Amino acid sequence: MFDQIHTILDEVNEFESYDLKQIEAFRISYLGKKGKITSLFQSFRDVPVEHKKEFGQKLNMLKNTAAEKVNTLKQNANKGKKSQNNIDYSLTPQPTNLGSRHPISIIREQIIGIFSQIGFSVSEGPEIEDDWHNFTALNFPEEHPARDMQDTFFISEEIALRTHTSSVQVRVMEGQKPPIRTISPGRVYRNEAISARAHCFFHQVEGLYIDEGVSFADMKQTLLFFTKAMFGEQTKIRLRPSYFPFTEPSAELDVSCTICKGKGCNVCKYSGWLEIMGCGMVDPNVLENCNIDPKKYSGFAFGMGIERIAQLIYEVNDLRLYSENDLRFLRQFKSAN
Ligand code: 2NM
Repeated sequence: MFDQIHTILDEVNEFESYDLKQIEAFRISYLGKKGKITSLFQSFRDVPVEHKKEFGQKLNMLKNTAAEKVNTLKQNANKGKKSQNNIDYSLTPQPTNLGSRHPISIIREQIIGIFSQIGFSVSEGPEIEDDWHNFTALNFPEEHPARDMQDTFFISEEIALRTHTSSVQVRVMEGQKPPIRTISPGRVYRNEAISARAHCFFHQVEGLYIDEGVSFADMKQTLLFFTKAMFGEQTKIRLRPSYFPFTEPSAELDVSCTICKGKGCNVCKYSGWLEIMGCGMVDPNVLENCNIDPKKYSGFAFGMGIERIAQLIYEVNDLRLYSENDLRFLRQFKSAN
């Protein structure tokens, strides 16, 4: 009998809940008409006379403890979950200072999202590159000006900070068989004096698509899909002839001005068009350098600056803002994504 009292007392002390239904169920199973404690009272008459006094005292104590416990738990539950450790979970939360994503990250993720819809994977590579991956494999002649100290940060004669992420695509082509459909986002470095329009590093996304029978028309359609997804369904594109060592033919891609929709404004210098990327058919020399048979395979490639796209989307024109980490600038992107 006394053992039973102690067992039930332990159970009562251990019980915790903030749920009113659970607390009521607990009350009924211990203090209700058929409850554990109530039935102990019924066995009072079987207790030997010499133990009746002690039994009675202990049983009353148990009943009071249980009743008090039920009361306290019910009060706490009603008050709004004030817990044992004195934390009041019903209090209004302190405002937390959530950070925001950097505009370059927001745009990069949007670009990746659009190309992943049409089957492009993401590839990454080192920012410190050798001459082969950054220049030679990409068909840059020995005396090309981009190889000059004035344009490239050299670490040694053979090693430099990559000047574009095409170097990543050389690595992909060397290591994978076509079909290849990949984009490579990343930071690139150029030896330039810092101003509103130039910086010694910026961010690029380059793309590469190689398979049998890939044509200039495939490139145009892919880039049209991208520009519509990025700048809106009404966006138009045009291609102008250009030159890059690694593509032949090469082109610049313009989009109809995102500000004036092509009517002419000071952002597009009254031309109605904005240049957003370079592109072209991968030069057969590049394919050969990467052990891909140019007689069997062809492909297109393109490259764009993330800062350039961000400038158009957010209408922020000073490139330096993207790397100064001025909180007054960064806070403006809080709800952007
Ligand atoms: C551009 C413009 C045109 C390009 C070429 C390649 C590779 F690796 F396939 F040769 N990757 N990216 C490319 C082509 C980049 O950026 C303005």
